[in-house]
Amino acid sequence: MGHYKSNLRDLEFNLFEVFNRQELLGRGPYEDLDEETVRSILDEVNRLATGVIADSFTDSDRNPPVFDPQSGTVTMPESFKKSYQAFMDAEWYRVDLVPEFGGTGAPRSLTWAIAEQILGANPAVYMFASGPGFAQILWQIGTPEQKRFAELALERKWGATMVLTEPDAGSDVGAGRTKAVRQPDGTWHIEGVKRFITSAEHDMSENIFHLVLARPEGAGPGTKGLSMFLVPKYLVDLETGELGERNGAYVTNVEKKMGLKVSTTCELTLGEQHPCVGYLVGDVHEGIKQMFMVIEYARMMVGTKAIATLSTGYLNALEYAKERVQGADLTKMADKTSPRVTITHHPDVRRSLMTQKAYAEGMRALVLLTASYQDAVQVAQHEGREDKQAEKLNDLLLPIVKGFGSERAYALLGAESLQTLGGSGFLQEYPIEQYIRDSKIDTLYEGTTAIQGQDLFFRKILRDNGEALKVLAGEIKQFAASEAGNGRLKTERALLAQALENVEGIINPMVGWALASMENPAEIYKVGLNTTRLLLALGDLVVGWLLCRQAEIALARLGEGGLPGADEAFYTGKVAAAQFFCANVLPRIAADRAMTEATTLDVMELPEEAF
Ligand code: ST9
Ligand code: FAD
Repeated sequence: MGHYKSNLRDLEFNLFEVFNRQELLGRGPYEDLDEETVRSILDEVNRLATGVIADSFTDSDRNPPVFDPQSGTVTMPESFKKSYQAFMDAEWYRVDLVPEFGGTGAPRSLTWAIAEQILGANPAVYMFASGPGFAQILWQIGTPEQKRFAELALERKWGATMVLTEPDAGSDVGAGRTKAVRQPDGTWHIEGVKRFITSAEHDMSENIFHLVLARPEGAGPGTKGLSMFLVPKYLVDLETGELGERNGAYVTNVEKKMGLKVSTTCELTLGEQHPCVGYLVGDVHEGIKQMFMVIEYARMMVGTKAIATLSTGYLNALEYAKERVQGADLTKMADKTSPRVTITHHPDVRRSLMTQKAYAEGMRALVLLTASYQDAVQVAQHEGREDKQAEKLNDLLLPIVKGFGSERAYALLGAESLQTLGGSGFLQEYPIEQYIRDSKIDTLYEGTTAIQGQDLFFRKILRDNGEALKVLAGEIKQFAASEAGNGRLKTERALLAQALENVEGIINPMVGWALASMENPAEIYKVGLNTTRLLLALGDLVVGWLLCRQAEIALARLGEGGLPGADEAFYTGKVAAAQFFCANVLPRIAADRAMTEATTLDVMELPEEAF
């Protein structure tokens, strides 16, 4: 058995029982899909993910890519190449693409369900395979020549990268100094050093194209002064599709990392050896706005990666716990001759397993809820209209998927999943230590957790006048006040209502301080002291609500009776997860609220030497 344990049953439960995606199929943009086809796609991807995709996960960690500084090239591990090739050959990346660009026209909820399985099995495969997705963005916003380039990139399966970060410009992308100099022929020469660029060099495709943020000479400061340039590794004859000269973008270092080692993280030096030609994307200077099309997708991807990893971490821990015999049942602890039991009999192990299960399944629902808003946006586009509300709800949930998802997943993988295996968890014989190393990056790249918290509060709540939040809170309030669960979820609904009130109790003073800062600037520090807290609290609230919605459905199924054993166990577990989460996690938000209300400026006024 490979390392990856998928949860297809739960994916299908979300898609077809919770979010009723079958209602969208067979019409509109999804005319060619029906439920049976979607289920068989998921099944097929599951086979691929648990098989050939997962196969190289361990080997490519132990034998990572080799960088040759002389030639600036990278040799990928053979095992990984096989996994990557299998994914590209199966062409699953097409589910992400629109039909006009060679895609299959699938709902985003399906594409993220597919993504979860690949990201859980071997996340770097999915990341290296994002060339077609990048090409689609270029095709959507590019000039006619760039559209042609994008078509070639798709056809030839070229790799791609997003190039923002520099040594002195990480979170602060607007501090970037890479410059762009206009040439008489209308192209640009790009000069500078970019850092930490994922997939910027490898030997799995004949060409790689970079979407680079650079500052045209004379442009203003900050992110708004940046433009986006298409920088291919090899220049391309757009008529014949032939590769031409080597462009002046070279990888000058590949980082040695804590985890996710097979994903190459590169220093990219532009225009040092010879000119680096760039083409202004779309012939407009809207770099940061264009790049956020990629970033939004990538933030969803990173959150999904983290959550997928927690899920397989939990299922590995569960399998171990069911077999590991250690100690006596607590009720017989005084009897030294009592039979030894599997560790699933111990209350503390059960607490740990249920915490993992509730978060893994609740956060999977969070990803698919977000994806369901993306479906709504897609359906509206197909009908030639806009669904502003769905767009805003997607925007509101993205920092939660990414920031909250990655923080909770990483914390639980270490504190609970590995812990369940005792000392064995520390060994490389089991996959969890690698899961931990590989998932730490999820709280860092694509905007650190601090950035996600600020995005959530300043952009997605304050700037939106709380409109999307009001819709979300309204739905939670309505659920809490309903008869959901037929009496069986009464306690949980009360806990949910209380948690919602407490989250509002965190947000209200933050809004007050933000307004007060117009008079007294230091008040904004009080907001900044609480943005991460809010991100995590709101995430817990949404997960609690989604688990309760799942429990309501599960109770109805159980009430119908006559279920096969596996289904009965599945639905029973759903109810238990919701009850456990509401009782053991949601009440903590009251403490978060109290801490927020008590915020002072003490820590900001402290001299740096006192730290
Ligand atoms: C990285 C990559 O870390 C790691 C993994 C790579 C994996 C590769 C594979 C990825 C797959 C992707 C493939 C694509 C496939 C697609 C397929 C499709 C089917 N939302 O607040 P302001 C914009 S990469 C939207 O003033 P500052 C907006 O235009 C490195 N837009 O910011 C705004 O203007 P306006 C990742 C947003 O103070 C403008 O920015 N690095 C949003 O100037 C300015 O906004 C990071 O993520 C948003 N949420 O700059 C950097 N926010 O307001 C993190 C801003 O007029 N740092 N805009 O609308 C930040 O995010 C900072 O907050 C900052 C601040 C840079 C935005
Ligand atoms: P810094 O910005 O220096 O942050 C350091 C600490 O300060 C963090 O805790 C941060 O939260 C905090 N901080 C910084 N500013 C603020 C603030 N204003 N308010 C509150 N706290 C703040 N970049 C690309 O462009 N393309 C890629 O493909 C890519 N891939 C990557 C792959 C890997 C493996 C890694 C490690 C990085 C990658 N990155 C990539 C870069 C990544 O996006 C940045 O590392 C990230 O945005 C953080 O920037 P930084 O490392 O400079 O940290």
